[in-house]
Amino acid sequence: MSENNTIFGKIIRGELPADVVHEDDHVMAFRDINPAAPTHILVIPKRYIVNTLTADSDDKELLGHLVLACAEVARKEGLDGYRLVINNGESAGQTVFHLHAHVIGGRSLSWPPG
Ligand code: IU
Repeated sequence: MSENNTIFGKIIRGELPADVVHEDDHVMAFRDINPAAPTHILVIPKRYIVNTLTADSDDKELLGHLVLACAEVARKEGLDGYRLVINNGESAGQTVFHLHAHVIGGRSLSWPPG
């Protein structure tokens, strides 16, 4: 995979600060700088993956771990429900091209999303 020059790559490498709420060997979770809800946390894999469209079977375990880490983060935030969003590609609203799952909660959420 090519060099990770995204903002999130810089956060993982410690080159930029972030409000980190959870971290292990494989994932990092930090608060979104522009929260869409009282809880809005981004959970990212440390391995560079652009989005799920570029992921492959080697990423299977990591992606499972990521989803469970999202639930762990939601529990730590005291949420009894939350929305998990991954925007994949520009047309879906992805603006940072390092895979990230949005953990969103703390208010009532409507459906469908925009
Ligand atoms: P998206 O799914 O790629 O649209 O989400 C990118 C998110 O990253 C968005 O919610 C931004 O507010 C957030 N973000 C951030 O938390 N810190 C940053 O330095 C930048 C974006 I740039």
